[in-house]
Amino acid sequence: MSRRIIFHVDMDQFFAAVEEREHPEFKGKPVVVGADPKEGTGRGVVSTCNYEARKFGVRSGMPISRAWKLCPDAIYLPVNFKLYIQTSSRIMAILRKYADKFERWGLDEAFLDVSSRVRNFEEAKKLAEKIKREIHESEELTCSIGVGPNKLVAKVASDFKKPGGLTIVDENAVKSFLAPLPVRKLLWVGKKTERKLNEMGIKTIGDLATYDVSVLSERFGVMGVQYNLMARGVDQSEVAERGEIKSVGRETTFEEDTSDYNLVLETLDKLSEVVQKEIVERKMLFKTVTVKIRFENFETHTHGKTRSFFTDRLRDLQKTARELAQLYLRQNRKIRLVGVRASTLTSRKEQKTLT
Ligand code: TTP
Ligand code: MG
Repeated sequence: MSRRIIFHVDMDQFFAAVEEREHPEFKGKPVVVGADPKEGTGRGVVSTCNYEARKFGVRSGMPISRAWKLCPDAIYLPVNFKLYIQTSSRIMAILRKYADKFERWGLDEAFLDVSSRVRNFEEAKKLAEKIKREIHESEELTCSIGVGPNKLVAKVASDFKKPGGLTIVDENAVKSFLAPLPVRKLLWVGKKTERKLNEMGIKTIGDLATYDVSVLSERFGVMGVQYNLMARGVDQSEVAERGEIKSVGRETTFEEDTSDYNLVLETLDKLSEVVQKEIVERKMLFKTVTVKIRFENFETHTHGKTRSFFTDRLRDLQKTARELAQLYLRQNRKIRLVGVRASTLTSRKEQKTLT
């Protein structure tokens, strides 16, 4: 494989930054996007928060009640998914222009293979700066960019200096760049693996790179060999457009377990609305609807139905979801959570060419 130059772009505090842009009065204040904390009794988790809130220890994935204890004065906002998707699509369109190969990763990250667009890492730096400027000018948002000879190094590099960072790691710098970082910085090394590695005396990526591979593979199987390769900054995976998303779903936990079936059905309608909006936003059609119910004892069920035609109409989704839910409502039990999911997706364009 010839020499490659790869960018990884990661938006800074994405949901929170979009909210700040829409509400300039939030500037400088801690902002938490997720659920309503209800004075510490609310359910749900933090989706993300801005750096002001992070100073108080608030983090993504944390129960909203805990976030409230850490920072009761923050501005708490519900997730406005539609707004973030619209913003994300525009950002992705900007990024796509600059890449030979483009791979979107979630809503706020992407890999760009720019190998044929720049001749060396000097030019890559200029291109990265240009991209950052363009995103800032058109979206008033900042991002961090990592540039490396492969996806793995680019990804670690984008996380190296946040927010607003630009970290360039050329082939010769890979080893010295990775070595001092904690193993956790590697993709696929989660909390559990980190603990196991630490127990073996492996703290940094450098420790991992020089560790006996046969012992690693004894301990972790094929992943052991993979960890060693990653630690040495070896990654040949291509930047490739990933398959379209498989489904779109939303669920919600009630403040209190409920046997108020009108509330359940209305909630289902609302969730269907959000799901349908996202489907329309993504220019897709769906055929299968699945409803999820969790009873008060945490027993969880799903029930689905595939319709005979593709649609993106709200009333198709709501009607099917309501029908499916009847099965559970008949059981006369208190409900803790409901969810709705649309799947068997196709793009509207594809459908047009077919018909
Ligand atoms: P991240 O890129 O992990 O986080 P971030 O962009 O908010 O902050 P950073 O500056 O550190 O990159 O995730 C992107 C978005 O995905 C984030 O804004 C909200 C959403 N998200 C969740 O909804 N739940 C989660 O647990 C995480 C990690 C992210
Ligand atoms: Mg981000």
